[in-house]
Amino acid sequence: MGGELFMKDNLSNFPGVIGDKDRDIKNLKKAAQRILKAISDQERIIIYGDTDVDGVTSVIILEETIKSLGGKISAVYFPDRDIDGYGINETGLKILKEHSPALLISVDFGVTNYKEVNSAKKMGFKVMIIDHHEVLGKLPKAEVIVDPKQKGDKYPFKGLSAAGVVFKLSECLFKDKLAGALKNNFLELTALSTIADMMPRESENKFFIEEGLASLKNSFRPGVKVFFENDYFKDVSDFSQKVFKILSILNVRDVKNGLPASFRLLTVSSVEEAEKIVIELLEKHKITREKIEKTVEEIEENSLKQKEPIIFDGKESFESALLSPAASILCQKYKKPTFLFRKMEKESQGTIRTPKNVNSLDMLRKCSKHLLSFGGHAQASGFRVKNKNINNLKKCLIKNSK
Ligand SMILES: [Mn+2]
Repeated sequence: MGGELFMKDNLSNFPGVIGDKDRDIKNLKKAAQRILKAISDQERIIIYGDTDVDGVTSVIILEETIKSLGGKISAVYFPDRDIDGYGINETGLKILKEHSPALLISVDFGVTNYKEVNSAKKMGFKVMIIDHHEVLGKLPKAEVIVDPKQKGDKYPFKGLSAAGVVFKLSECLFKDKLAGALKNNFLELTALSTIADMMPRESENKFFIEEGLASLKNSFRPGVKVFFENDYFKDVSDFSQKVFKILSILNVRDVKNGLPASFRLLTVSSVEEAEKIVIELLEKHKITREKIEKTVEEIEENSLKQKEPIIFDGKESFESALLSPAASILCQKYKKPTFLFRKMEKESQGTIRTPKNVNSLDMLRKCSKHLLSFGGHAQASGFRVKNKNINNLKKCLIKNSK
């Protein structure tokens, strides 16, 4: 099946596709118009995205779309989770300030960055947010916000990845003329993001995954080609198994010049360079897996003694990049809401995984007076807390756990 099928024949099978005006994603057209204006005015554009596979693929689709329409991308920025924390943040904004005035577009986060959006505006940025995370009541004061989960969004399918939303924005920007190899390639990236972010395999996502994976085998990206052909996967005959492995390797933290390895690999133009990155990534992946196992064991030793209804642990020595995978493993194994955080000087930032019947955002909302910020999805989210409030937070979470 080629990507073309989506645009023409299958169009009517999907909810809210372009043309179905009442059920479009809220503000999607407005965002496209704003970006087209930025392109025609030669306004500087900054893309500010998350460092995971969904964030990275969102950035790539948006960047390549804007560039092929003649726009000027003056910076692509990924926050360093260990230093800056998650989301739009003051450290990143300070670095980007020299590009102001510019249109700053955040992808795969932003919808809970109330303060930071105000700071960005004060620096002279126009802010656009493209997100798919839960909206926590109010919205930041950005110029345009696209998030299928915001109030008044009539788009019937709420399970798109951020890259899925960006893909639809790209279609809008190309005025429905996104086609051929570029479209197939964007579908590849969207498929990877949908699987990586564990979005439901329904509705449009099913389609993204089917089309994207089919095209992935013949990707024009050297990084993808080299990766799939690597000896490391020669014994993995099942294609989706291979994709899973590749995704876990793409999530390994390896930042160079501010760019995550996944971004460098997916955008590299030479086979030789791609090979170098893949070798590095595979080595790093091995080390990371060992570190995750160690972290899990360390937490098990601490938490299992305590017999509490939640797993709650944080240290200065924890590495942020290991905490999400460690939390996933622990949550699955013990079926308990799992809160892991890295303690920094005055505050801590953490990651949460909860079993299917527990909504992490509900728990955090009930304890929000102890928190600096929080956000994410029902089963996977993040938070920031002042160190002096950690004990109160823990007590509150235990009280509010089923
Ligand atoms: Mn995401």
